[in-house]
Amino acid sequence: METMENLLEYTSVQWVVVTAVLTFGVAAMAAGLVYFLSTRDRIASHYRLSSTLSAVVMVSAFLELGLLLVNWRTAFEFNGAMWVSGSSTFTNAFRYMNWSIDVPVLLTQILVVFGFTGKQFTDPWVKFVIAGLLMIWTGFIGQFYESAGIVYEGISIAPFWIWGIISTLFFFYILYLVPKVISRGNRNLSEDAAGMMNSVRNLLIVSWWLYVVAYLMPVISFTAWGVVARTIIYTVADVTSKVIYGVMLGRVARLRSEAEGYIQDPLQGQLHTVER
Ligand code: RET
Repeated sequence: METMENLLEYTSVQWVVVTAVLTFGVAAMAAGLVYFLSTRDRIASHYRLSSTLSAVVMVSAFLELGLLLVNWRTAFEFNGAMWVSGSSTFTNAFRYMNWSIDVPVLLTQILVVFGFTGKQFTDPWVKFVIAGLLMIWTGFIGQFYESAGIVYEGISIAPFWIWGIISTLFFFYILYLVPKVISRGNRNLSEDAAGMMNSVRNLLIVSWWLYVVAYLMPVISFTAWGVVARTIIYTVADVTSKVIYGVMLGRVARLRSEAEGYIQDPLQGQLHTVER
């Protein structure tokens, strides 16, 4: 069983574009980490866990993407004309292990920003975590079969589709649950904050679908440019679903904190009043 990347050869341009895009992803996670940690105290303490969770997502993605970049750089060798498979294997499977941390955490953040407690928190939380992990792990199995049938005649690609479809069922359940939870939580939010939560919902729906497109890439285009496109799609999905999503949830947390009378630095607030 081989994944698409190892069965193709790359021009220098293709190899460099993938390297550059992966590097951008790593840098975006590092930048996000600094942002989330440095803006944490703008948020009232009971919503602050949201920033911490964003930081957790950044660290895990930074490590995973950093390793993937090293993996890409060492898996291929330049033969004077093309970058060809070398002594180690490149695999996107690492991504799935990163999602096993990030997907539950990203979904938990919604519940934290809404300030849910008790059953209101644990009920959707358990559903999010279980559905999220099953979605990822079934897809994890399926992606090992992405080249079967296409490259090896006589080997069935059926498991790629079957596991992919099972994974999609869990995905649909999440896509049903997220809007439901958000519309319930929005009842306690100001118009501004609720509007932002609706944007968070839309961003989540669009950006999560990109991972499905990346899964399907061997079927869409089993070419070196398909590999380049897959890297770009993954990176756009990562930056939107982790960094931009976190920034937007942070904004909701800040709006809620301010509405509840929270001042970031009380002393500074006083000085400001005195000056006036
Ligand atoms: C797979 C397999 C094919 C079917 C479906 C999938 C969905 C993956 C998703 C991943 C989201 C990942 C996120 C990571 C953030 O860190 C597993 C590709 C439906 C939705 C948000």
